[in-house]
Amino acid sequence: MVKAVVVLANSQGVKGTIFFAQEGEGPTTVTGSISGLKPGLHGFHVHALGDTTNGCMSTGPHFNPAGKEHGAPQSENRHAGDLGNVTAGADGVANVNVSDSQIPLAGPNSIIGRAVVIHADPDDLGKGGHELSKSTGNAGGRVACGIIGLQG
Ligand SMILES: [Cu+2]
Ligand SMILES: [Zn+2]
Repeated sequence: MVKAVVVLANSQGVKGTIFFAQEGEGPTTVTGSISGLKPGLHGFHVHALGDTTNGCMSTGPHFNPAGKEHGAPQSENRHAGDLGNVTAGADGVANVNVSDSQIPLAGPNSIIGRAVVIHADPDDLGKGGHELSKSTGNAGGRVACGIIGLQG
C-alpha cells in the first residue's frame, strides 16, 4: 500500500486535507474534505507540477502524460489529472470519496510531487462549448492548491 496526502489552503479560509491510497497496481482511492468553499460544484484536478512559487498559478496545466483532451473522469479522452468536480454543501464543505485508475502513486506516471488544485467554478468536463472546455473545463480561478507528498 502506498499512501499520500495533500494539504490545501488559501488566505480566504479555504482549507482541507485529501488522502490518496493505492494497493499494488490497483486504482487509487481519494478521500477527504475541503471547507470554506462557495456552495456548489468546483473543478478538482491533479496539475502537473508541484511548484507553488507563484501560488497555484505555477502548478502548470492538468497532469496529462498521455497527451489527451480535457474530459470527465469516466471519459476515455481525458487528462489523467481530471477528477471532475467536488460539491460543496450549504455549509461550504465538500467531501471527497472517489477511486480512479489514472493517478498512480508509483511508477512513471506517479502523481507524487504534483499538485491538487480546487477551482472557483464548476468543471464542464469538456462539454461546455467554451474555448477553454477542452483544456481546463472552464473551471475558473485556482482557489486553493497543495503538493502531493508521500505519507507513511
Ligand atoms: Cu485544475
Ligand atoms: Zn483536464
